[in-house]
Amino acid sequence: MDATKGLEVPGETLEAEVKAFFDSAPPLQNSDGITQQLDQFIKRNSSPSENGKARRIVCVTSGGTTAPLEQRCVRYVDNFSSGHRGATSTEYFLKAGYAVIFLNRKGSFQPFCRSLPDDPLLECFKPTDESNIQVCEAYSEAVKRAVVDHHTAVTGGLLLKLHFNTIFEYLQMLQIIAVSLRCIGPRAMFYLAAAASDYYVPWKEMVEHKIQSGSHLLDVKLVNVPKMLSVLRNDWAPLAFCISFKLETDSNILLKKASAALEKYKMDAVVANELSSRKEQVVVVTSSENVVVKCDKSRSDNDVENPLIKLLSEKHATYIEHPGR
Ligand code: PAZ
Repeated sequence: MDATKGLEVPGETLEAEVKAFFDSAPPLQNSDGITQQLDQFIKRNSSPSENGKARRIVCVTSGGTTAPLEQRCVRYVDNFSSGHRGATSTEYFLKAGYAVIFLNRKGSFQPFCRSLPDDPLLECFKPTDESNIQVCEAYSEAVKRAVVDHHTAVTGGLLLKLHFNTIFEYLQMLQIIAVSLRCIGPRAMFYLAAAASDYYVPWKEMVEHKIQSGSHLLDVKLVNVPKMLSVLRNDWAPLAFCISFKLETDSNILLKKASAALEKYKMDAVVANELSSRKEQVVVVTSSENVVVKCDKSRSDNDVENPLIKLLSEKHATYIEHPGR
């Protein structure tokens, strides 16, 4: 596979690249239904809550996107992301009083499921006789907590879950969400923890049927996914508080790359993380400071997302008071 470098068309503007991406993408299923769900969710969370202010709304993106190699897809390019960051952060955002739009990869980690085993349905329950099942004693507390917290968030209208698989679905849904949230201005936050593909095969250049084996060389041309952070910031949601993530495996280049992204895409903060230590430590890079955020090992809720969301929520509150950057 020729995946060493995306094909950059010389002189092509970002606008043209973005247009080409969306024109080539297979239309999103049920986009009207998604817009309707979003409008209801935003309306419901825009009347004053207990503190007299309208709730803040965050769009948390989570998990990795796929880039299909065939239109009738058998094979695709994927990445490592489990969705743990996004699912855990969603729980802390809800605790901090946000309403959350959880845009996540189908099958990735879900909020409130961290204390459950890998295969909860089969491991947490047991048959008692032919027609009954019950929760196994060892998991009864965890199952109850997960079901109650999830039910409370969803039925209370505070958690809206939307799923994607491909990079095409992800970016089309992100656009719909951003445009829908534009009406609430700085009260909206984007927390872009999903690991979105950097490369894709344009739909029109993709073969329809399963690629046949036989040749030693699989010659697939991948092109760069346009830099949608710029579009999000400048066109889709110019007033929203935007947090992007930078992942590297080489810690020597991490902070430099995060600062470059902060400046280039005019983000309000970039969360820098290194692959192997990402669950213990991140650095929040802003125009005024770099804050190291670590998990507190002395606490039972010792996720790095706990202090991270606290910090970002404070920064967002300050931004709402004094929008503009
Ligand atoms: O999903 P996960 O918990 O396994 O990993 C989280 C993460 C490393 C994908 C996230 O923190 C992140 O850095 N997302 C952006 C990745 C990127 O640079 O594309």
